[in-house]
Amino acid sequence: MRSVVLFGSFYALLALPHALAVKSQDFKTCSQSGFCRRGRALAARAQEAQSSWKSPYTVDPSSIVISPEDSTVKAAVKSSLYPEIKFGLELRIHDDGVVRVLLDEVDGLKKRYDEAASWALVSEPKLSKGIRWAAGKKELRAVFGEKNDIEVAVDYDPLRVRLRRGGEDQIVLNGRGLLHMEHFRSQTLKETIEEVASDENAEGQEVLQVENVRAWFEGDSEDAYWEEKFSSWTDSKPKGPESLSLDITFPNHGTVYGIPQHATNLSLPSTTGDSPSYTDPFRLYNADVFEYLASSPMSLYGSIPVMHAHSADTTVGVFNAVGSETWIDISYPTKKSTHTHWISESGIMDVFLLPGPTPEEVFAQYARLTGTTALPAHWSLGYHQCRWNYVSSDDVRTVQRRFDEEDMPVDVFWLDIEYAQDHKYFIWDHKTFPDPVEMTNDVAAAGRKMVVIVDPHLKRTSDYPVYQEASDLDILVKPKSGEGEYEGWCWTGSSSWIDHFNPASWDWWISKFKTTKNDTGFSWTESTEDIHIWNDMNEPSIFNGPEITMPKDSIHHGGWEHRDVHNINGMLFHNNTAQAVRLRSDIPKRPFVLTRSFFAGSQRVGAMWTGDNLGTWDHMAVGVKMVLANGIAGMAFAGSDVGGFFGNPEPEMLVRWYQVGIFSPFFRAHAHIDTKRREPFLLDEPYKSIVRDILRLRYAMLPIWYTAFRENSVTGMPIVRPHYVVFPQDTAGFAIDDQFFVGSSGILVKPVTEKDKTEATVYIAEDQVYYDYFTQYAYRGSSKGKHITVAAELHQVPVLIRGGSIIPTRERPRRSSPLMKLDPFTLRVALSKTGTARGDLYLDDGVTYSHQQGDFVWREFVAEQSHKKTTRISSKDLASHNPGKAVDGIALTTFDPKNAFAKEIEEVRVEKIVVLGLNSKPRSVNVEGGAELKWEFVPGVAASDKKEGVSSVLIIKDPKVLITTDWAIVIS
Ligand code: MIG
Repeated sequence: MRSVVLFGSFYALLALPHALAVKSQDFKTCSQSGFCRRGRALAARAQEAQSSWKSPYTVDPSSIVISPEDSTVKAAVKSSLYPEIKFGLELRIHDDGVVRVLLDEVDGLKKRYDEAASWALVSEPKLSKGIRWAAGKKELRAVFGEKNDIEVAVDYDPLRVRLRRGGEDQIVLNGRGLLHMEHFRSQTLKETIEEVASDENAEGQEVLQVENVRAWFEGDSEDAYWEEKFSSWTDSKPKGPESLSLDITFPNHGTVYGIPQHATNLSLPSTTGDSPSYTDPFRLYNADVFEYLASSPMSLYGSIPVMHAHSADTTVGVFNAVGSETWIDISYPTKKSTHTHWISESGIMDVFLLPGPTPEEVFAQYARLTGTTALPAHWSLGYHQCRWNYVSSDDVRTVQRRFDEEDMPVDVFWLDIEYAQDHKYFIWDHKTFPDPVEMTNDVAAAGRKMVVIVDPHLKRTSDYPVYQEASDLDILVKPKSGEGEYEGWCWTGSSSWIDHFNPASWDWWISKFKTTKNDTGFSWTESTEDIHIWNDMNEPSIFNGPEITMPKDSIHHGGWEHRDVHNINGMLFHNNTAQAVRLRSDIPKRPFVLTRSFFAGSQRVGAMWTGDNLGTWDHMAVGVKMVLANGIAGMAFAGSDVGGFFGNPEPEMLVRWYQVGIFSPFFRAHAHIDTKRREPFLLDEPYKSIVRDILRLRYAMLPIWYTAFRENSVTGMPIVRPHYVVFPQDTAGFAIDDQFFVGSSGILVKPVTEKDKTEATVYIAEDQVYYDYFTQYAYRGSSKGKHITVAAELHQVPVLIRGGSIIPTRERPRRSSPLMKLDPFTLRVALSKTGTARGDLYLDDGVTYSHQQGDFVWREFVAEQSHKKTTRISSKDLASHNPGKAVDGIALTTFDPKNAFAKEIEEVRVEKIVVLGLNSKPRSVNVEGGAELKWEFVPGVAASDKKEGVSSVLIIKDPKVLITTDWAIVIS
């Protein structure tokens, strides 16, 4: 226990109020990073040279090899600075129009890391067939796309790659001539050259001239080529300089989104050009940044190198599959164009150009490359109660009892690192957790789960079997010598890290999670299938490492340096853990594994959270933007610590934070070890009741969330959608990142993230009626865009229903979500101004993979107006009518609406239908071809009116229709 106390208090010390904010001195700025400095200096030289700047890279037209069979083309590339160095360019056109551009050094002294994409991609992309590349005198071109309107062109001199649509450049690589792939060189060669150049003979002069020619482009110093110091650290750089600089220009797009994770606006602020918002580039280098700033381009825990460029006309995207540290400069030379400059420390160039042209299609194109969020366990969309730490089994039981006494729903109780003896993960500290299995069973008795933390640092002690086995198997990351075990300092004191890049670690790691004894050594027999996992510190976070992480010259499987794979590292630990949790049961069950570190593709594995936020209003607000940005980059299952990790939020702030939390895909409250307890049942009135209602709203809306998750898992469309995704042509909405829609449901939310608010302003982008979810007040938008003011007292979170939506909810308060399985539904039919509405609902067992065999229910609800002034609301099976727009193109052909799951819930009924905005009191309401129903009508504003005011409300009580069968109700 000594180390617990030691590190606990060490950490507490850092959290004292005087240590106010981020320790920026722990992390490099661009000017402290050799290759970033070189990249920015190159850009500065280009800027200065203006039109006389010319990229030295050219394509050798005689080398072009076209393979019409699979739409690829290869060509040799040279730099006039180093004519003897060879580069190979390859372009591949995928069958959905995505263009992959690869560049690598050929026959170099060493090999560049080329496996980033293979970790990120869900599978080998399908290539298009039969696209004709045409090699002309100056350029190589191919025209493709359904309408034959997309064109990719490769200019030979200088090398440039352009994606065009309708004859206009959409994405240009090396348009500004900043492409530079530093080739491998030897330090001794440079010394010889210098010696010769210093001779005043002819040979010396010639060498000098060549050197000067290089200097205009590369600079005249070997800035941090062979070694780099930062603070007390020296990075040995055994391979020398190997960075890659690449400019990507969007000549017709004035807004860019993506490249999470940064605490910043969704619409990315500029970092260069005239009066930039930030002076440093955005950085992607997974890092455990203590008390991070609420507005900064600094790196955070995860990195997804994907960017969308948007305009009212089109959306395009780039996915730059690189796993090494990357800096990205952004500037907006005009309102309608964007310059970006990507500087990576190592790796080949492997860039995917996503042609769009809509946000929806860019999401699908990226999803086809890297996959979508696996449909999560349904319970994981409920409320998660966490803190560092619930200190004992009895503590957990007490917290659970208090939730029940206060009638507050919760699905999951979490245990942070103090459950583990000396932080040896899996090993319960029996002094405080004498009965972990019984404790978990007690939690599971109410339909609930536990999530327990397993961090990647292994305590280096022979009495920790997990470490000892990994050491014996030789699957730990190695130090720069390539021999033995890398050792660093973490919660566990002296620690080592499993090298998840080593395939030999995979099955072994899976075997650790088995709940029964097996013959591979340790297995977690003191656990049950109701325990799921939390992976923290997987950047990896190393207390005594450079920038709190692993030295870049540490060695992974295959001899690759940590520098090459740093940003991918966290994803592998996460992935292998999720596989382990899935495979521990006989019938595989959907694993829930939360990760702090992530990369492109992590969405396939599980959820992420935004790490150690501060209990401030700024952090609450930026958390919303960060969750939206993650969704843009595919990492849709995201959330921020409700309440703020550090600090003691006052009740008002905590209430607002819960309102943010219920509208995040991942909803967890968490708190630092030094904070006061703040479980919602501890609040005084009126706060306690307000939070109870907030929790219940999340549970009532679970059908909407689950349906949105299902859509995301099929199409890649974000779960929470910023304005521009829903209204791509509305320029006024491009920068809006404080309100969003939930899936396709039509629910529009604007959480309040400021103190003392009683009202909120909501932007409505269209000429449509929007109803207040709680008061049924009908607001009117405008086709020119309009701001409306809605009530937002502390108990009110602004939630609007877009006219034309049908919202399915389950409104019976329960202790946990599994207990809602057979609960009836309420349908809110929010009529559009033309009297129509639609919505859908997806359900399955929420636990297993039987939905992949067709065991699910997918319904569509439609409200239509017929000429006889009747409104007909109907329910039909959607799966057999619409196989869905699955990004993998797999259509459901054999769907059986009477499948096993549908039978399990066949008695589940609709208990209430609420129709908003009817023109007038109906004469009758009946099931089509059936008897009159019980109903009640309160007159009010009709959807078709121009007026604002409380809408008319028709409540149909117990309409005697089921959720799994087809029916229609006629209101006339
Ligand atoms: O160095 O496990 O972000 O959620 O409570 C701190 C203890 C380590 C950081 C995580 C936080 C977690 C904490 N961890």
